Amino acid sequence: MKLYDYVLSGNCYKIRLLLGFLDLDYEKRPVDFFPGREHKSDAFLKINPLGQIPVLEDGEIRIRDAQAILIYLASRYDKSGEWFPGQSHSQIAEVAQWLAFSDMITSTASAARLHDMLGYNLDIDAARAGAHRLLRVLEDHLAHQEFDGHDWLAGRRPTIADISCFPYVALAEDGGIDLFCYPAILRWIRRFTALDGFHSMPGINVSP
Ligand SMILES: N[C@@H](CCC(=O)N[C@@H](CS)C(=O)NCC(=O)O)C(=O)O
Repeated sequence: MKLYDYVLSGNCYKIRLLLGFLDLDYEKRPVDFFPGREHKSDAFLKINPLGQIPVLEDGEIRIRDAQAILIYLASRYDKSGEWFPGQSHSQIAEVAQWLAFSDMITSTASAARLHDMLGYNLDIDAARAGAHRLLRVLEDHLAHQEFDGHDWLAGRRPTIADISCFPYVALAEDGGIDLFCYPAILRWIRRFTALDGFHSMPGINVSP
């Protein structure tokens, strides 16, 4: 398998996380996202006409979009079936709901990070306000889950829902978004970083 990757991309990190949890071998093909903008080059647009990373190639199969790649990897390679549980239609829908939510985190918290770290020209106040609205939803959900004895977004075990939401929530402070008023989220981040097979990326501090 080949992952078109950028080390500072939270979306690429989602894929590196699951490949790590599943202990799968793969080749990283670094994309010069910044400053080179290689993802907008003619050559890369032939790989992904949206001009975005990550992209995964597995033999003849090529997939774009982090959430789609997570579904592909979990349903194809996770023999335990735990990362993308499919026991019930409602559980599948619940995971899908958080996958979609994670893309909203990309367009808010990740956008704020691109502004602060890489100097992107965008409406930083709108990006941060949007991120806080989503974090409040996440906080409330995680607090209710804890109350019901569940540590994770969609049940008792971590799933690709947690993987897809984790990076840009854990990296939010890079975009000037303080997490101190979200205690359930901070506990969830600590649980996530303590998972077997977890590995970090620049900007994510693992507390002992
Ligand atoms: N929905 C896509 C979004 C991917 C995305 O926004 N990737 C960023 C890098 S982290 C990117 O390539 N941005 C360039 C652009 O959107 O033009 C996914 O989840 O993979």
